[in-house]
Formats: sequence, C-alpha cells, structure tokens
Amino acid sequence: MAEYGFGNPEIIEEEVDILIIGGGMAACGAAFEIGKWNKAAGANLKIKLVDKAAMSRSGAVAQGLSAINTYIGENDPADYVRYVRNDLMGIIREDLVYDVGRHVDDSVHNFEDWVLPVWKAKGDEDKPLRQGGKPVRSGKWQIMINGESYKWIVAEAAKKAIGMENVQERVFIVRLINDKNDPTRVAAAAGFSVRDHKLYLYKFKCCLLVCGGAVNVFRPRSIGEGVGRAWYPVWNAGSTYSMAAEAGAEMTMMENRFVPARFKDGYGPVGAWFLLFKAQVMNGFGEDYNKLRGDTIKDEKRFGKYGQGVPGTCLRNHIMLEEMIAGRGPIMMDTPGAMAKLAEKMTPKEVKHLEAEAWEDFLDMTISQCGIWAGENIEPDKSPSEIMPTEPYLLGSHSGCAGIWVSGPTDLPGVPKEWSWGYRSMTTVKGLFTSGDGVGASGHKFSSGSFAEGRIAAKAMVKFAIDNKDWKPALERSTKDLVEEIYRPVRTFLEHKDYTTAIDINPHYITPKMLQYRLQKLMDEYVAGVGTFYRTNGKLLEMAEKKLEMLKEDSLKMRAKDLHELMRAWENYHRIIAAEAHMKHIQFRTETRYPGFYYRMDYNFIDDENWKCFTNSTYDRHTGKWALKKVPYVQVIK
Ligand code: SFD
Ligand code: AMP
Repeated sequence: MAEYGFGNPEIIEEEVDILIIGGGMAACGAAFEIGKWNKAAGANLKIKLVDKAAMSRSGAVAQGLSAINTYIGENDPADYVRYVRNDLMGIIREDLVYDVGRHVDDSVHNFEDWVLPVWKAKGDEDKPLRQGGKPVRSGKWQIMINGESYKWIVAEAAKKAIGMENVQERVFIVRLINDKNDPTRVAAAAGFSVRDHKLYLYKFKCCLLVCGGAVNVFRPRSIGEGVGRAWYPVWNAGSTYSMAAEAGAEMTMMENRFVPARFKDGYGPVGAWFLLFKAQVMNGFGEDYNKLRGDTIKDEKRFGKYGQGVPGTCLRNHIMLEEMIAGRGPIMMDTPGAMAKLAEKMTPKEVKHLEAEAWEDFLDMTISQCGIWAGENIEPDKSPSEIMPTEPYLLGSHSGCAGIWVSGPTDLPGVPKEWSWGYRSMTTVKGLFTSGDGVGASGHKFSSGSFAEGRIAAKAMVKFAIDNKDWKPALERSTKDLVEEIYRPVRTFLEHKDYTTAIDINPHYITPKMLQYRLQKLMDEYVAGVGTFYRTNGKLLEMAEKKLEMLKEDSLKMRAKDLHELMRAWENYHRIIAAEAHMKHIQFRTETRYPGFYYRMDYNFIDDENWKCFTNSTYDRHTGKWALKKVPYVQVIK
C-alpha cells in the first residue's frame, strides 16, 4: 500500500454554517457578497469555500476572457429577457433572467474597480463605467476587455472578502449527504484532497453548489495529441448536475446543450470576429451560404415562428450544418476580408493595433487558437480560418440552459407563485443553492451574470442560515461508509493490481480513461454527437439507455492508482449521471426544440402546441431511476 501512497486517509471533519462548493465565477460572487450580509445581520456565520483547483485559475475563466458578454448599460433588462428568450427558442424562466439583468452591471463595475481593463470608446478612456464611461461594445450586450488576468483579479477580491483561512483549495467534492431526519434537506458534503491523502467532510446549514457545467461527456472532435483540448473547461465534469440530482434536486431543461461554432481545432470563440470585426463566413466555394439557404428556417411547419426574426444561436448552427451535410464545406471565416475593410479608414499604426487585437482576442482566452495559427502559418489578415461546430457541452450560463430548477425573485409581477419557495436561488432540496452554470432555464448570463447570480444566492443563504440557527445537521450516512465509497477505486486497484503484469490491463478493473472513452463513444453514437451530425431518435435513445445503465454499473469497477486517477474516476461518475439526465430529457421531449444543437429525427420539428413547456426531472439515487414531467412555461415579459 505504502508503495502507492495509500493507507487509511486522514479524516478532516469541519462544521460550518455555509459551504461554497466551487471557486469559479459564481463562487467568487458569493464569497465577495456574503460577508456584507453576514456583518449586517450581526450573525458571525462561519463560511468556507472549497475548490478542486486553485481559485486564481480555476473554472471556465482559467485562461481569461476577452469579452464580458452580459453588460446591460444603456439597454433595458426587459429587452435582455427578450433577447435570451429568442436565443433559447422561447422557453426560459423570465423571472431569473430579469433578476440577473437588473443586477449584473454593478458586478462589472466592481471588476473594473479591481483593475480589470475594460475597453473604452474614444474620449472616455479614463472614465470608469460606473461614472458613465462608454465601453467598446462588440454587440448589443457584450463589451470588450483585456481579460487575460480576469479570473486572477476576481478570485483575489473573493479571497480577500472571505479570508484565505476560509478557502480550501485542491479538494474535490464527490457527493452531498442528505439529512438523516429530513431526506429533503442537505446536511454535508464529502470529498478528498487531490494532493494529500485526506478525506474532507463538511457539515453545514446550507451550501452553494457551483461546480460549473459538464465537459467531455461527448466524444470530442480532438483526438490523439489534441485530446484534452475542448472549448469549455475540461475540468468541469458535471459535478453540479450529478451531485444535485443525487441529492434529490429537481432538474430542468437538461435536454438542452450548447454546440458552439468555433475556430476548428483551436476552439477559438467567434463572438468578437462576428460582432466586433464584422467578419463573414462562406462555404468551401467562397459563397455566402447564409444568403443561399438562410430562408430555409422560415419554414413554419418545421421551425414555427422561430425562424422569422433574428435567428437564435442553434438556428445559425443549423444553416451551417446543412451546408456541411450537403458536402459544401469547409466553412471558412473571412478574417482577411474583415480586417481589410476595417483597415480602410485606419492609419498604418492603427492597422498594426488591429492585428494585435486579432491575436489578443485568443491570447486572452483560448491560447491554443494562437498555437494553431502559428503552427499552420496562418496570419488572420492574410488567410481565412476554418469554423466548425464542436462536440456538445451541458451548461446553464453561456448560450445554453441545462441545469437545476431554482426559486426565483418574489417582487416581479406576473410570475407564477410556485416559481418561488422562500429563498432565492435555492433548489427544491432544502439548504441546497446554486448559481451560474447550475441554474437551468436561464442562459446567457456568461461570466458577469454568473458572478452576479452568486451574489444574489449569497444574500439568500445568509438569511437561510440565520433562520436555521438552531438546526443541527445529522448525516444520513456514516463517515466510515463515505470513506468506503469514495476510496473504492483505490481499494479495487490495491486488491487486484498483482493479478496481471500490465498495470492497465486487468479483468477486475477498468481505468477511468477507458471508461471515459466508453461514455463518450456511446453518447456520440446514440445521443446525437458529432459522429451523427447531432441526430438521434427514440430507438437509438433506447439503446443508449441500456448502455448507460451498464456503464453506471461498471463504473463501480473503476480503479485509481493515485490521487489524480481517483479524481478522474469521480469526475467520470459525475459525467455519467449528467449524461443520463441529458439522454432522459431528450427521450422525454418528443420534438426538436433546438435544431442545430440536436435533432430528434423521429420528431424533426418544433412543436409549440405540445412542448412549449419546461421539462423537469428528479433522480432517485436508491433505485437509479429518473422521473420526468412537463411544467408550464409562463411568459412574464411582453
Ligand atoms: O468567448 C469543483 N465564457 C464567457 N463569458 C463571458 O462573459 N465572456 C466570454 O467571452 C465568454 N466566452 C468563454 C467563456 C468560457 C470559456 C471556457 C471560454 C470562452 C473559452 C463563459 C463563462 O466563463 C462562464 O459562463 C462562467 O465562468 C460560469 O461560471 P460558474 O461559476 O458557473 O462556473 P466556473 O467559473 O467554470 O467555476 C466552476 C468551479 O467549480 C470548481 N469545481 N470544485 C470542487 N469539487 C468539484 N467536484 C468541482 N468541480 C468543479 C472548478 O474548479 C471551478 O472553480 S466566449 O466563448 O463567449
Ligand atoms: P461566442 O464567442 O460565440 O461565445 O459569442 C460571444 C457572444 O457573441 C455571445 O453573446 C453570442 O451570443 C454572440 N454571438 C456570437 N456570434 C454571433 C453572431 N453571428 N450573431 C449574433 N451574436 C453572436
């Protein structure tokens, strides 16, 4: 045992009032905000934040970003709701989206106060946003930043606010534990250090579960030397969705996914190129395919009214996919044309600056794209670049809306009363809160909106903890039982490793890497991955259902030969539960709500009459079964 550094783990138990699980944008928002309400109430609550990685570079913003995609500014939050509703094909929780819209700007102002460089319009260079400084907008809702150090800056403010002594980095949370006396309530979270041989058990009155979205659930386009490169962060493995579902939380819109169009292989985002540089895309023959086939989405029988106005992100994808399927690729972004047009009215110095911006857009957030450009001798002002729809991601904060059903604000007119049950941002499980990628049916929050949502949740959690001051957590499971479960992959390895001479080949165990391949293959082939051009049907889903059940069974046989592999094992378990939720929701929703993200070929049309509704699910951890239902959609903003 000692050879592999494993004996019995040291067990560290801690009781706090509020636990923040994750250290990303939403977690930083909560950490920043929580002290203020704690102090105002004179409550002296004990707060702790636990992140699997190091906060200054953890989560989706690890590499930085070059835009803040939600800044309302001169716009109206109600109009923001209309934009999000249109982009997400008519079904969003408008109360939640409006709440983010009316609060988000203060967070962006804070980022600037903390020295995040925000691009300003000519003449306003030294005027902060807070004082009316005009940002450089790439689009109506997006503003440009020099954001390589975005996460570092935001994390520093968060750490300062709650105190580094209340931050535990490098601890991967595996599961939530329900309360012994009230199974509809969470009482603790258990995980392990990815550096030391220690198991952590945090008891709490309430927690904020903000571990981001789910990446690497589907077979990625990257293979071999490129594996590990994806657009969304590979280290977010669906922990938010799986832990919430296993604790009994109602999930919503888990059929939704985001398939972003991205610069091929480097996964560079396209927003700045489309919106700021006004670049055009063309097919392999140099034709503007949006002009050629853009009108096809006006077919009301298939796309309802959704193809009539500004097409949402999935419909833009749909047009591109049709062109690719017709064999008219590659799809190319005309970066030289866009830059030449912009340069027409520029001095040589300004042109140089423009070239630098083109590179910086990616150096600030997706460095791999610069690697591709350099490696393939591409100068964006001279050669066009290929665009490609990526593998699907499950997320609730970017241009998607998978996630958990949460309690909304109470002060908006026209909102059904059942959308709010006491504490803002609380899930249907007592004491379990979420934000950012965790919140379903409310996309397009992005980095700033996720941070703002974390702040909103923090205020409600303080209230919850104070209201439950005398409540004592009692755990449904014993510590011994949790250690047994969490370290099972280690035991499996130690018990069987000598059975064969090749450490990775053994009839008694499967490596986490191989299990991940199996998950990705089946999701790709049966649940509308890139291999089928995002197409599936009821029969394929039935196959997926069986295969996922077996995979879940076999996941108990994952091995861990070190702490890193133990993390990989649990990440994959989280991915499987998130994948299963996604599959079950696609199976339940017998229509194609998001053409361009996925197609139910047996119901290849939008069916507003039967499906203009939320789809919510719950998971029973004991039986391993899902229950799904329709929940009426209500339009709040005209
Ligand atoms: O260009 C555990 N995003 C963009 N937002 C913008 O505002 N502008 C952009 O320019 C954006 N673009 C973009 C974006 C993301 C990425 C990866 C790229 C480009 C390349 C989106 C935002 O980044 C995103 O909306 C928010 O970050 C979401 O916030 P949040 O808090 O929901 O998730 P997180 O920040 O990823 O943090 C997750 C945290 O959880 C930790 N974690 N901790 C303990 N135990 C576990 N089991 C855990 N699992 C995960 C993570 O370490 C992390 O701290 S563009 O494409 O449009
Ligand atoms: P992306 O870089 O694709 O993540 O996009 C960043 C922002 O720009 C998001 O708010 C997108 O919705 C928006 N966006 C990207 N491409 C387009 C486009 N072609 N038309 C309109 N909005 C876009």
